[in-house]
Amino acid sequence: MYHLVIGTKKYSSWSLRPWFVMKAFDIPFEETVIALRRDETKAEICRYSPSGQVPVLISDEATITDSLAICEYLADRFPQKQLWPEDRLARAIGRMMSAEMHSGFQALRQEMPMDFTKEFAAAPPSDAVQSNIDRISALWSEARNRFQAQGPWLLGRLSIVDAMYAPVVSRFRSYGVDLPEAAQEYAARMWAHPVMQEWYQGASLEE
Ligand SMILES: N[C@@H](CCC(=O)N[C@@H](CS)C(=O)NCC(=O)O)C(=O)O
Repeated sequence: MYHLVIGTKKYSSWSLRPWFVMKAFDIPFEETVIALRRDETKAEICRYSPSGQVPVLISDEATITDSLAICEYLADRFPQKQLWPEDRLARAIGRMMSAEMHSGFQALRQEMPMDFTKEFAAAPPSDAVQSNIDRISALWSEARNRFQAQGPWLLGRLSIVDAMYAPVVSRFRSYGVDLPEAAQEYAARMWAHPVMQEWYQGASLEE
């Protein structure tokens, strides 16, 4: 049995990624939610996570920290579930997009923090944020164009890369970001995914 320790669903963008993967691919787990932004947060996280950060996955054989590392570990542990597509090129593009998300888009992260259940009045984004938005829209559109014959997700079938961008979908919605048509269509599909809606329900119940 897996134990996934995550942060407050309203705010913990990193936690949404492995949670989405485990729910969407039917990997059963026990969940612990640690309230972020409190005096006791760090101490609580450190009870489970040697990195002092969530998410962390505790399995029968190891403790894995970092959202992307957790997703990759699960992809290796459940090859039959195809968390990455079989196609070599699709996997390479999915990993490239995930890496860019994991290490980039700082302006978007800082100026549009995830607040899952909120919808703010739309305001014009800064140049730095707009350039992040443009790059993400281009990545989404290129992936959708290339893999549309295989299905409606970024690499055709649902995969880890959709989970990696799930928090961005929420940010775009919360901040009323204008997107080109293809990106808007993908964002709407992802927002409507039952696992996103389940996370939303959980976030709505938080104080
Ligand atoms: N690169 C890490 C980043 C994780 C991260 O920054 N987590 C935040 C919460 S979303 C955290 O644990 N912060 C520590 C704290 O709030 O004390 C990952 O992908 O898992």
